[in-house]
Amino acid sequence: MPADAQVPALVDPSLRPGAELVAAGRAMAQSWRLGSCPFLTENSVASEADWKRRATAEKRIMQHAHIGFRDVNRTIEAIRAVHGTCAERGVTVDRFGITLDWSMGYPDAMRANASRGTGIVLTGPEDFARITHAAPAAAHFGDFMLGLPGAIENTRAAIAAGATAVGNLGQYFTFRLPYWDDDVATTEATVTALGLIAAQEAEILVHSNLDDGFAGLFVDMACALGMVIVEKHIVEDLIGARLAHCYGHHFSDPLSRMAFHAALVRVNDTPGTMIFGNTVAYQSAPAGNYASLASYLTADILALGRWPAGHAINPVPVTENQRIPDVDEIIDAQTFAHRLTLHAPCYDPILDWTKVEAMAGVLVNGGRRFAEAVLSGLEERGVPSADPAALMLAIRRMGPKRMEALFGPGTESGRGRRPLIHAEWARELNEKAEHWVAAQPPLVVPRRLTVCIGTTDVHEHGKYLVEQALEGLGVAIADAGVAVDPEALVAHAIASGADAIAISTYNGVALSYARAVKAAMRKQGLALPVLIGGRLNEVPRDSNSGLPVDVTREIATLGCRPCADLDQMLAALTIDLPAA
Ligand code: B12
Repeated sequence: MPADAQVPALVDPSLRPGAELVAAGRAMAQSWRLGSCPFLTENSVASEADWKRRATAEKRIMQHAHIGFRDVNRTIEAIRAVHGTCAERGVTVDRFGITLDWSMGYPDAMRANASRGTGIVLTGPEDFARITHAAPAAAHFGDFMLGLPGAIENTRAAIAAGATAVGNLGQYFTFRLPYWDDDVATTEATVTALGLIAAQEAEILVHSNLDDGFAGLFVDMACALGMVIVEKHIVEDLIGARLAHCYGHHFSDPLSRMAFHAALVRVNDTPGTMIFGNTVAYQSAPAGNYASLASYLTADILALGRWPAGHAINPVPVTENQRIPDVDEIIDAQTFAHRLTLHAPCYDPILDWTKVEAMAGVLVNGGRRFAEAVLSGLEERGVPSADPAALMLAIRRMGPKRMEALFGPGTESGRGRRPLIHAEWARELNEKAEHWVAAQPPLVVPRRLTVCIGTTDVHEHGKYLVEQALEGLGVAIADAGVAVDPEALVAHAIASGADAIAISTYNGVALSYARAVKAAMRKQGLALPVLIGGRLNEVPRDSNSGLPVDVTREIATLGCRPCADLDQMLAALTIDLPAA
């Protein structure tokens, strides 16, 4: 949604009452009950939560592997290979995060014709069961399940297949599927699915990855902790299910990463799913990324040693910043992590935990104030506070920027609120932009330029950085928004009288999206430079590996200007300008 668009109403009269939706989900549990799978039978546990309590009692650090190739057969082979090879090496992979494709987020009937990203495409409950029966490890369905319009079908299939951790509430607040704007239907499907989970006899964990949610967008880390409290109130108090949190992508500094863990276990006693890898730190070649892997895993292993809360560690393969990882890379990362669980505890005696606990105290205090302000602030704005569906929709529509500005615990300053604990992602990108702008000669142009910018998917840090850099050069930004459809991006460029269009893309749709933008421009008779950056790759239609390939050359052939970085952006932007 463009930044200058009309702010949507927080309350929508067409939304059915939450109690009705939860009851509908509960009724569905009559016919949709937890099925069996090797993880439950071979380990004689009733649920993954039980397995987590057992491992915690044994002081064993559990391991999580994220996995998923477009083809389900290839994915099943990969799960078997990872679990089997690691077991031979004495490494236990406790759970697999199943990365469904974003087309799986639509209601069943729409999936066949939907654009595809890089994840797994499953057809029907049988495929879910084939995944859970691939190895005696817990299958975690945490992407494009809860939070998307296809939530009911997918949750039913996952439960029937024996899965006891289903996500991802965080994605409800931020993910938008191409050409899908019915957030009332998305909310109703999600709350009904949560009712179905709450009614199960077995303990099924509802998973929420905070970084998929607003944690990757708040400037104050205390607000991210506050979201834990708000989400827990909605899922546990108002719906009656158990909510397990995950965090990690954006937590690069060991001190705040460990402090966030300490704060989380003080406000949520439900076993955690996993601590996600610090993926944004992967900015080097594989050998360099091993240093980032070691840095965050050491912090997680030590924090879990001090505050065992059921989270598994998640060693992210060192090719993360290139593309989705392959099998050997996943096995190497798991082997690396297991070895590190033997080394890392040796650092405990020399660590000053008082620093970690002090920051945790600030996060808990600030988080509680934020959560109270959010819930009372929404009530003051007419949102029924006991209705989980209404609360969720209002939070989604308000968005992180308005929430932080209105309810943030930090003191007001001329430029928004002063964060109690500054989120690293924002500080890092601000510094990167300031540093780059300072190194550029002044932009000599006949009149002020306007660049219309938008993203193809939820990834908005690239856009954030490009906006900061362009504004630093005096260029005006026409913000077309996040996860914007090609036609809407072109319409916004026309409406704003832009001189160029800029696209930031990461989900493996770069070529088809660029094609669609050029087609929409032709239809409108618009001829503007199109700059495009991010991850310029896509899975070819006839691919047998299911791995995306680089499409930079094909994008250039379309007449767009691929940019690997800000320097290439400036060159591409000024190429048509008369020499200074
Ligand atoms: C942070 C992140 C996330 C965050 C995003 C938070 C947010 N709100 O922005 C979260 C956790 C939400 C996320 C979600 C997903 N992610 Co993600 N994510 C990343 C990660 C770690 C960093 C990307 C990033 O923002 N970098 C920061 C930017 C500033 O750095 P940069 O990319 O190097 O940018 C430079 C250039 O590219 C350029 N640039 C960038 N954009 C533009 C635009 C223009 C116009 C120009 C000129 C230049 C330019 O300028 C920058 C400076 O040089 C990458 C892996 C990695 N380390 O790169 C995976 C990654 C992009 N994600 C990936 C995937 C698959 C997903 C999910 C689909 C996973 C899932 N199944 O749910 C979802 C997306 C769902 C959706 N609805 O769209 C894959 C993409 C796979 C592929 N294409 O091959 C990656 C590569 C990880 C992987 N290896 O699997 N992700």
